[in-house]
Amino acid sequence: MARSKIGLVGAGQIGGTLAHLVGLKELGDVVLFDIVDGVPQGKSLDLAQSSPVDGWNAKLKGTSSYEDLEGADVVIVTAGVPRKPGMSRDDLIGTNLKVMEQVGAGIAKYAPDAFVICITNPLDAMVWALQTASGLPAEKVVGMAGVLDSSRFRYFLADEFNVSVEDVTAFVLGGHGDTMVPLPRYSTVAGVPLPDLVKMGWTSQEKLDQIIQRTRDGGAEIVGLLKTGSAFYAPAASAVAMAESYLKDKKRVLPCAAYLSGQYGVDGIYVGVPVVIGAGGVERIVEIELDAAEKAGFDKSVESVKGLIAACKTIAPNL
Ligand code: TXD
Repeated sequence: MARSKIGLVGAGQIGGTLAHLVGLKELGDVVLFDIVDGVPQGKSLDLAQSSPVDGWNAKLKGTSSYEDLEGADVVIVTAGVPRKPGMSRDDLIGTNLKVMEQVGAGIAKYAPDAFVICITNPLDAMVWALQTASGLPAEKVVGMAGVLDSSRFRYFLADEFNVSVEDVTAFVLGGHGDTMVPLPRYSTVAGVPLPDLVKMGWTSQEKLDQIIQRTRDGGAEIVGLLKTGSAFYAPAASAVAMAESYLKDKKRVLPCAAYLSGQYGVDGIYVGVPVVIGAGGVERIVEIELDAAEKAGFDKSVESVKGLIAACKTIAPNL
């Protein structure tokens, strides 16, 4: 069986890390694309030269030509500009919208059958723009944010409880970051929900609230520390989990920015919800009952995504 082909559009911090992880996990051959000449070629060569040491097999090609994405099975998009300290994700909208239009056209031309994962911020609006610009079916275009947000939540919880990260599950809904809606009653340690753990004295409600806030601010915390860019290891790992579920038809249940057509009372936009990812792309949207507080948080998140999409439509009325 031929190897899968994975196109990475954007060869910056996340793009380079993605290429490394795809190689280490032997998910397929990699085409690393960027408009900055030399960077995708240099990173590809450097990574390829690490493969004999670590013992993995993949072809890596750096390019500035969309043609090289021809026939890609998966395309992961990180192209654009990241945040600097003090900037919100929404400040990136104008620049990154133009990038999504170019990248969408390139994918439509050369990789129309690909499963496309958007990472570029502001995520929920950019994945909408990418799907619109590419014209690919909505179930084949998703945004990565929830896997990262829930992984941050899981890590903080595991640290608080002093248990393995593997045994902590977290359920998050809504937009990326500030408007993220964590659902403690569906987040567990080995199946025991967080509210029960509070009752059992494993932590206090106050500490749990602090962890939730730290999760919401998880991106900003790292931007503040790095000063010259945003998080890239955990975002790359999160997108690779989504790509792997598609390529291996694992049917994992992962929180992703998915196109809603009536689910949760939302129509025509992308918002973070749990979905099943398999060979068909987004095969199912998991719709759960929300209580009043959860619904209020989710609605707020939806309103903020709608605002961003309206801003996109003003900047690019042809989208
Ligand atoms: O959870 C999430 N979704 C995120 C999103 C978590 C962390 C970071 N997130 C966003 O991902 C971040 O706000 C940025 O919008 C993207 C990419 O972050 P990264 O840290 O990889 O940014 P870099 O290092 O600046 O890389 C971006 C690359 C850079 O090499 C540019 O030259 C390239 O994108 N770029 C382009 N490539 C192709 N085509 C076009 N038009 C283009 N414009 C810039």
